[in-house]
Amino acid sequence: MAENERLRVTGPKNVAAGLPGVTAGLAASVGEMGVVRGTRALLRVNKKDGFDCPGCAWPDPEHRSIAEFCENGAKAVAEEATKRKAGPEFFAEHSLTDLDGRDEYWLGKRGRLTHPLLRRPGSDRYEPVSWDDAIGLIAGELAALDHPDEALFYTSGRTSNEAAFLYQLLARAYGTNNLPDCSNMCHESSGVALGRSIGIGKGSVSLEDVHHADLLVIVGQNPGTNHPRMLTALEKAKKNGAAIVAVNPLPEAGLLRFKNPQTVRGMLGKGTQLADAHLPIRLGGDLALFQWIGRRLVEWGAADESFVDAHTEGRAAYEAHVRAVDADKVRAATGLELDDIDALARRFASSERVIVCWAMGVTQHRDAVATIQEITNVQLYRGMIGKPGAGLCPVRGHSNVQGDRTMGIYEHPPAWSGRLGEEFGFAVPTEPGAHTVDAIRAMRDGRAKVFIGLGGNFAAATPDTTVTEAALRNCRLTVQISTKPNRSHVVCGTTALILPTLGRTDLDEQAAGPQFVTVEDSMSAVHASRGRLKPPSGDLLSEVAIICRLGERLLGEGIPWREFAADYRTIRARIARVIPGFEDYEAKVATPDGFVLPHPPRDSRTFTTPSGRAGFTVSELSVLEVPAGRLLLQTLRSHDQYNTTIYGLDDRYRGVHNGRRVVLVNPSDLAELGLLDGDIVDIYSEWDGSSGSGSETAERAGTAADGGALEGEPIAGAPASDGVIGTDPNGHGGSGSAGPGTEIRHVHDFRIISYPTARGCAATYFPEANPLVPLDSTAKGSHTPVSKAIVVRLVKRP
Ligand SMILES: Nc1nc2c(c(=O)[nH]1)N[C@H]1C(S)=C(S)[C@@H](COP(=O)(O)OP(=O)(O)OC[C@H]3O[C@@H](n4cnc5c(=O)[nH]c(N)nc54)[C@H](O)[C@@H]3O)O[C@H]1N2
Ligand SMILES: Nc1nc2c(c(=O)[nH]1)N[C@H]1C(S)=C(S)[C@@H](COP(=O)(O)OP(=O)(O)OC[C@H]3O[C@@H](n4cnc5c(=O)[nH]c(N)nc54)[C@H](O)[C@@H]3O)O[C@H]1N2
Ligand SMILES: [Mo]
Repeated sequence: MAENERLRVTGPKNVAAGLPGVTAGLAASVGEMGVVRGTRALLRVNKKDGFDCPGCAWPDPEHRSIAEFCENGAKAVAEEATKRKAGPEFFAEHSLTDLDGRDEYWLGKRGRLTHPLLRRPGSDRYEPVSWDDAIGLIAGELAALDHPDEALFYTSGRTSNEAAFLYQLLARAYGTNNLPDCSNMCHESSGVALGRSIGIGKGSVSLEDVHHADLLVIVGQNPGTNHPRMLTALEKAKKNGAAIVAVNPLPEAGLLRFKNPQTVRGMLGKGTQLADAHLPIRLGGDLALFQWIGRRLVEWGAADESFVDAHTEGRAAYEAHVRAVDADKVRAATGLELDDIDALARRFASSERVIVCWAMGVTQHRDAVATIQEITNVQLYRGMIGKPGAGLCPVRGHSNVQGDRTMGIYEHPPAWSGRLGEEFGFAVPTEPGAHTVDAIRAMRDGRAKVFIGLGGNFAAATPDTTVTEAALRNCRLTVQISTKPNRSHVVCGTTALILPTLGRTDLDEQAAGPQFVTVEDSMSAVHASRGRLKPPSGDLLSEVAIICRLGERLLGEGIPWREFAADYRTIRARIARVIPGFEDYEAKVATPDGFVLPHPPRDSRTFTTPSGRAGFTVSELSVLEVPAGRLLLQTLRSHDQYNTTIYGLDDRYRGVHNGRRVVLVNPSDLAELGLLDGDIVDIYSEWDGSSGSGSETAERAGTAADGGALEGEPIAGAPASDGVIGTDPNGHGGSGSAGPGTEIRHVHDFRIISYPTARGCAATYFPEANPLVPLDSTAKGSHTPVSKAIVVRLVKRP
């Protein structure tokens, strides 16, 4: 039966969590872990002597409630601490050809990986291999490359500070800055924008600030699903009198009303109404929105004069620019009434403590960097940085993605390169390395030959799936350090290794005894995380151990890899010497709450920009043009997934059950397009190679934008079967040539759901829709794939 025949649609909900949330969380835990292991695991999540939840990067409150976790945290833990196992027997039974036909949901549900596995050249199977042979093989391939830049060292954001520090040390001591990471696809735009505007690429608020804000504006974020514990903080702010405004093309349940599962009232009552207003903005309209708000603040003389005078530069140019912002452009870009924007502007003007939060709805757009700078402009104008209850709050994704960056997982040499080189006696390479999109180009073009993934699911998480999969298959060696089977194990190089590793929840026993690791949350707080559960197999190594074994084999004993693997305190001692802010690291993480890293604008209104001032910026406003008959498509997360890990097939808050191949479309758009709720359509992505920042990206990469070739017209009435137009390795879509000079990216068999999204805007799930995201369609300045504004055409299947 086709997936969409089982699908059930019940319509969007307006309240999040409460009893159904608790039930879903517990059901997931008991199902995967059993009652005893499940309870044991959940009682340790985010506790002072427990492990950091592998869910999101939202900070832990100081007075942690008995169960400081949420439905989706429980699912994340259950997924990792599952009793199911995918051992060598599983891989003996299932060939690569077989696995190629399975989806991510099926792969993930096989359970934890238990043994190192090798796919030999030409073989259709993974077979067990010893750790020694596996490590020897990687070291051999790396040593044989013509240049270290032919290797790529990818990282996902669950990696601990200790493993991340050693991994970048390994890559750089070997000779490359090729350290692409999931951040390149995630909050890179925030890092770039904030770095330029305020001198540091991190958010400027604490959890206390959120509790005491009087206005919270949540832009392009769906906390009910992706940061459920944030709702508790919003509820608290609300009780303290805050107003909350949601800016989002979709009416997301968690933003409207919240039943706190940690309280009896929340479990049984009607819950708290969170959002006071919801602006159903058009995709990509936020730059225009904040420029208009800026215009009003200037017209109303609402500047915080003393802050602007003392701490900023560029005021005159900013004021002149926003005064001239064109109302028609703002209407077209945002799809909103100016009255509604003015109402929000008045809230900005009259509030004393304002926090703006944002996530992927802002960062994954062509003008993401400019948009975040525009948000910053408004906050600077009102003096909302470095004062209690106010600030900028990019809400990070992966639980340690911010820490990984602090530890130097970045394609540019870190600011502390000199200290790193001195500490370990080598010269840190100065050439910038590849970010994620460049990494794909490098593999595609044969410039990179070895890919190593420290966690993550590169094949599924990245854009332009057909191009990316071919690129990975083009490698001499791919290595995936993973906890569970995923698509990246199937789409592999000539030789491939799967190296199974410990997760957050697992007990990590080394020569010096049980180890803990450290992580940094979205608000720069660093603390310890201790796994306590028995690992799924005695053959797993920790991430630290794997990196150390490879380091020793590849680079010898000049760096004390053995000592590091035996006792993680010795790693932290080095971090303390190399990275500013980590002095006395060991002592500081010994305290239950850990410590907060310095943030000059937050701490003392100090701006470490070249001029010592925060900078207003001026950005040109351009409206995303969509040709007639097309829609703008965003790709987002359902309530039942963690990125590419699919927990289940329901999206409870949006009322979608038993299936994921759906596309949400506004009813008026459906009428205009002559389509109906329930229609099955193929989705074609249209990209002419210039509507993004293609030119800039291509320049930097030194390649033509050939991956982002021209769109073609789907032949009317004859929707392409994948076999005809595209190569479709997964049966899920592709980008194939439809004749000279044309290329069509498409996915097939999506069910239309009539849904209250903004006019002209559609939504579908990541990663199923990733074949539609053109490789060269990236955000200006941050190279983040534009996953939330794809021009598409829906073609009804006959
Ligand atoms: N349970 C769970 N938790 C997670 C994750 C998960 O997959 N599952 N992923 C983690 C990771 S890595 C991340 S980065 C975060 C992601 O957290 P989110 O950013 O909340 O994730 P998305 O599902 O991508 O949701 C984007 C939201 O932005 C809105 N949006 C899209 N485009 C626009 C726009 O142009 N303007 C505005 N104003 N809004 C827009 C969408 O409608 C949607 O509500 O969550 C983290 N936490
Ligand atoms: N179209 C579209 N694409 C997107 C996005 C989008 O919104 N739309 N979002 C982007 C974002 S925000 C992100 S962050 C990326 C995510 O990209 P990734 O971080 O690469 O992907 P994940 O799905 O989080 O990775 C899941 C895999 O990590 C492994 N894993 C889990 N825990 C551990 C661990 O503790 N150690 C190790 N070594 N491995 C572990 C498991 O094997 C699992 O299969 O995707 C991006 N891609
Ligand atoms: Mo992310």
